[in-house]
Amino acid sequence: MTFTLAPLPYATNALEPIIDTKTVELHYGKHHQTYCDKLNAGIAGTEYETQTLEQLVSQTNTLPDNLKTIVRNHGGWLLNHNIYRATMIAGWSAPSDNFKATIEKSFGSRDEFQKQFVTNATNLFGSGRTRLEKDGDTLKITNYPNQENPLMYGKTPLLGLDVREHAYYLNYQNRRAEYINGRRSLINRSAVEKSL
Ligand code: MN3
Repeated sequence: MTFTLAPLPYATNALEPIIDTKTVELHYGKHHQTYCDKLNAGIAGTEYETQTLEQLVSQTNTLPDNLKTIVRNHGGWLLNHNIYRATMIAGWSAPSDNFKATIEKSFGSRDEFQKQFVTNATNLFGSGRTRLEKDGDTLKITNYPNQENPLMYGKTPLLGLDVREHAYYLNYQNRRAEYINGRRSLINRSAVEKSL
């Protein structure tokens, strides 16, 4: 199997003004594509090349040493960016009643969920992702550094906010909090709910 990038689910300018066209073009066409190319090159000819990306990333910590770093870095980044794109939509998407109830059960209220998510994303030091993830029967918000993905730790990723500077710097420079708050209105809530 050769991994390929799924087509962008929106036009490159569809997320304006929250995420500018140039950022989408570079982030998807250059950064995201490079992770995909390097993963393909790294696992070519191994027994792992027939697996799905999720299967591969789930086994990261038990892979042979020569593949562990390749899959952790390029597989992790590739999957993280797939999730980032698939859970974003141009325009507001309303949560279903079921999804609202699930969030309220895990966090007390939707406001509390929002508060915790923004606090985590704002305080994440350096490069990484703030995630909504499923751990057993519970939903949690967790920060992951760099290329790490919940599948590497037996959890299910639902939503990941990329706070590496390449995701927002052209438009926001050092104003990460503005990007975080704007990005909220682009969450594809039905896509997130499907992963539950
Ligand atoms: Mn990125």
